[in-house]
Amino acid sequence: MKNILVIGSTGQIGSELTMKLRREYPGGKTVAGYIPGSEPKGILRDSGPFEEANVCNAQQIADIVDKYDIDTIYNLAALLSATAERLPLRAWDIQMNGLLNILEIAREKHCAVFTPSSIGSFGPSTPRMNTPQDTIQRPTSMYGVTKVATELLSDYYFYKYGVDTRSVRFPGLISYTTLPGGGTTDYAVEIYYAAVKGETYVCPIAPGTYMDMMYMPDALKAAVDIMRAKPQYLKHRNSFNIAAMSFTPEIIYEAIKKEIPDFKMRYEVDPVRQHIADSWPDKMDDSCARKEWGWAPTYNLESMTRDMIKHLREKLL
Ligand code: VAH
Repeated sequence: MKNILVIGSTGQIGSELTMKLRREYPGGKTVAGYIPGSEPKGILRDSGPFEEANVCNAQQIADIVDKYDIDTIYNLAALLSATAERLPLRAWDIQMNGLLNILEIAREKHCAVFTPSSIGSFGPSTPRMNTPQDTIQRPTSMYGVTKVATELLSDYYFYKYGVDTRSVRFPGLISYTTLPGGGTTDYAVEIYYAAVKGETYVCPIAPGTYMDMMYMPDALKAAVDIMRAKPQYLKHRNSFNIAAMSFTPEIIYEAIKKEIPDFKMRYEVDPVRQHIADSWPDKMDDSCARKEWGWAPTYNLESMTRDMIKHLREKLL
């Protein structure tokens, strides 16, 4: 993997993954793909090539693949779960028609493709604790429907055409660099900002709501490592459960209070995001990812909290 196109390079994952890929593959080109209105800025813009790359414009993507001799596409274009409930048809267009464009280009031009899935690909009938790698997936959100379809379509292109498609089911991702937008797990990022700014956090997710979560450095490590895995060891492809920690709002609140004792939080539950969160599992079993390509997280809640607060104090204060 040396010439890479990151579609959605200015989003929560893409903004950090693009920089990581540029560090990991200095001899190649990592192209930052963006859509109008979310152009790369600063170090993301200055550290490598960037191109307008709308996943729904197949010719535009194909031209970039030809121009830079792309061998790997990271397809991060998506509306997150709460936004996708507000704009279901737009979410389907981006996540499914867009994906079909990417897979067809990859088939014709022999590119590998990474398209993330999510805990959102599970639903109320999925086993909640130690969710198996292979299990029932009947999501009740449009986001979840597109994620299950993404997994199935990506596997289809692997089995039918030999396209090298790979994927992980991301938990909620937490980072201090780029705020997420429109996700059900966004609260786990917002809470750190409120704590560092000395504000009372108004939590949209009810107490007792467990969700899998992960610190962004571990998510980036997974996105790079899975594409480096030896294909002969992969029994699965789209998509691997990966896990790091599972917590409720009160658990993360207590972890932050250990570092910021006077931090306050109260609840104003958002029914849309609560309904989605209630349909997701509490904790995934990631033994297949560990066995097939050596996945292992580095951060737990305590070490993530210390690191988040340290960096947000530098960023905000
Ligand atoms: C969301 N952050 O909340 C995303 C993610 C597992 C959650 O898919 O929609």
